[in-house]
Amino acid sequence: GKRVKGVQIYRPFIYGTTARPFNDTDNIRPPGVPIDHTHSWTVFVKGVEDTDIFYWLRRVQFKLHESIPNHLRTCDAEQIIRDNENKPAAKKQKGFVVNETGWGEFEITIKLYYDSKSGEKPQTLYHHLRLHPYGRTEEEREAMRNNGTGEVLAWTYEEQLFNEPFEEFYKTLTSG
Ligand code: SLL
Repeated sequence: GKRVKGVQIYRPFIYGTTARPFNDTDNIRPPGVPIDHTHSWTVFVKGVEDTDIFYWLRRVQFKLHESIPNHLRTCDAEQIIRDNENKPAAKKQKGFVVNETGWGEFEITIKLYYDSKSGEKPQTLYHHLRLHPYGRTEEEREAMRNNGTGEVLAWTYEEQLFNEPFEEFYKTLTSG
């Protein structure tokens, strides 16, 4: 295929984790979750303000800590889109998401697979799952608790660059 010369296309996205401590009120440890698990958490790759990214990002593989059962988690855009078909708009999954519970922080490897028409090699990102706020003072730690909800957010804003994309992929990128 031919490349579109002199053209750069950027697509913004967010990746990271959101963690919530178990407590007796709004985040109760579900039945069957081990007693030593202190948090529920989510790792995700999604569009900014939930914009669609499935047309350029086709698969995300999350590599979790090896202590977690089935620690390689693969999310396919095709599968998510199919599952979304039967859901009301508010329930549709907007990005690539894994929900888990646990007790410890660790590094998550996130591998991004692009639309095959792009010719792009998979890209690897590294993200530290953060369960506990950090900071020198209680004020700094409190500021990390998402304004009192108890959630600890560790989100990174990123832009995917497609440099001189193939013509066919350029059409996909710009018709969405
Ligand atoms: C630590 N280096 O020692 C880290 C390892 C591992 C976290 C953290 C287990 C969850 C499960 C879990 O939370 N592992 O058993 O499903 O802090």
